[in-house]
Amino acid sequence: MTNLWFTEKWSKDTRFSIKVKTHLYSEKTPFQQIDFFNSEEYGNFFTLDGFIMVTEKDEFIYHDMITHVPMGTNPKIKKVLVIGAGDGGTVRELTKYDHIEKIDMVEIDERVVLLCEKYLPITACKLRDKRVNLYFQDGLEFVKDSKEIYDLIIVDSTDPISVGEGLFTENFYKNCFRILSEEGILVNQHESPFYENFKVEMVKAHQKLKNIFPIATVYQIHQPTYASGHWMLGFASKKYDPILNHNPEQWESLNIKTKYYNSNIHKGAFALPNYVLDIL
Ligand code: AG3
Repeated sequence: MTNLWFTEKWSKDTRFSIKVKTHLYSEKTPFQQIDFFNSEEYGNFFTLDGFIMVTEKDEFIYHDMITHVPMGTNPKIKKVLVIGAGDGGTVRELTKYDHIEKIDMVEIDERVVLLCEKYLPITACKLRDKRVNLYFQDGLEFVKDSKEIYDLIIVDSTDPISVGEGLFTENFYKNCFRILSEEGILVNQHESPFYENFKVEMVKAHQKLKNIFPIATVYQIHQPTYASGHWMLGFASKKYDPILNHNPEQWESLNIKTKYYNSNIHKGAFALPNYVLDIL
């Protein structure tokens, strides 16, 4: 009888563990350590450098909220740039919108895409959609050189302590601003306010976005497998406020099927607890 557990460090003195049935695959690429596991409670899940990125059980929360919140604010978005997100969950949600014309996805590590297509088809299922263009390169370089203009940029990155570091820099955010349309929105994964090691990164990212975008705020999700379960996403925008311009009627008329997102969750996610307001 094996007794195999995956354990992730959440803070100096806190760890989170999932009982593993099978360690499906392990590979060190030039960018990072990739591992896939199978478990009873969370189904298949994968980690980058030892941090959980996607589990079959809770991925719908993060992917709904990183995608449908900007779409609910401006349901007319047509051209989208996705950075990171090699598992495909964000792209899967975007492809639910028939009127989205173009989705450029920039993932630094092609191995993540190929392995997720094998072990996590639940998220990777739409990466070969006709509207999706895959670029395997550094997102930092892509936005620096891009001549395209996008309505929405979704930064679905790893933590700033690893290969995702460049995607939390002022330089990167400035280039995102440059290639967004007048009505453009940027949403990014924004770490957690709870444990100190994540909190410092969250505050730094927010300050940088606030200096560049006229509208910059954060919203919260409950993500059981990300450190503390209290995870943030950032919303930065040139024109649209996610609450004042929230467009529930128009979004609801699109009839998009979601497992987590709805118009009340949209509003509620921006209601922040005092300990978060205090550090913004
Ligand atoms: N996004 C990863 C979010 C950050 C995870 N960090 C952590 N567990 N410490 C990529 C996966 C979702 N597409």
